[in-house]
Amino acid sequence: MARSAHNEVTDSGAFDPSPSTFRSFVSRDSSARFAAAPGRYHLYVSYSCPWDCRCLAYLKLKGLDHVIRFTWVKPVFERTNDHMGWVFPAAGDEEPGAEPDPINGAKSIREFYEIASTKYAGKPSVPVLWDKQLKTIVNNESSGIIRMLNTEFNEFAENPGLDLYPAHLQASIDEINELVYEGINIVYKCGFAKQQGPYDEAVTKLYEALDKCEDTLSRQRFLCSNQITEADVRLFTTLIRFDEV
Ligand SMILES: N[C@@H](CCC(=O)N[C@@H](CS)C(=O)NCC(=O)O)C(=O)O
Repeated sequence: MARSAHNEVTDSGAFDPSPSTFRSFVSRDSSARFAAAPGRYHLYVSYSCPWDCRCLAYLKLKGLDHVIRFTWVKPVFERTNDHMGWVFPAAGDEEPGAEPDPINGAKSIREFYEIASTKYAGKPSVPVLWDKQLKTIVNNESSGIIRMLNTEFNEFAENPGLDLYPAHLQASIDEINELVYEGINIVYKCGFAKQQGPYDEAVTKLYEALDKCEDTLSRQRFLCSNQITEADVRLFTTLIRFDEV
């Protein structure tokens, strides 16, 4: 398994990311293993990562940032003794925004993966939704984390009525998500391509998808209807990170 996105490249030079491995779900059911509760979960993110920014957007939109606290890592990978990846600063004033890990005193994100699974051999990616009670990773897949934030913490949310994945729009959201994922969210396929062929293929798909979104948004305010949905958050957070990353 790949230890970093830099290794997730096929023989033909195309970027081919491996799927996230922690896929448990926090539930509003108080008897569930991962039951929703204020203060129990902590989110680790990188501001430079568009997947993480989805989760942060949900914390704000749903009014959950007092229920799930978050810590962000330093914005650029660093080398530790045994890997290259996301690290925490040693002190609060080392890097604007980034903070030392307040929960486990970890030096890098990789340490969370090592605590959660002795067998983990994949890349230590962010976001990480950490359970302080069971001391494990609940989920490291942003598309799953935002679904939990949408429905499972409503008892504690300031905006419980906001539903970004409403039943009547789910088919349309899923369809747009697929187009946006393949064409735009996965802009990494351009960035990490190691040969001209896969780069050309990815960049063509990217601009076709951008044109489709542009066309839709020139006719209606949001991607699926006139109300904001998960599809808009997923597109927006990739776009605002597009130039920087
Ligand atoms: N499918 C994951 C992707 C997360 C991901 O790829 N995160 C990148 C940062 S943008 C990462 O942490 N990569 C670590 C590495 O390549 O070593 C999600 O949506 O949560």
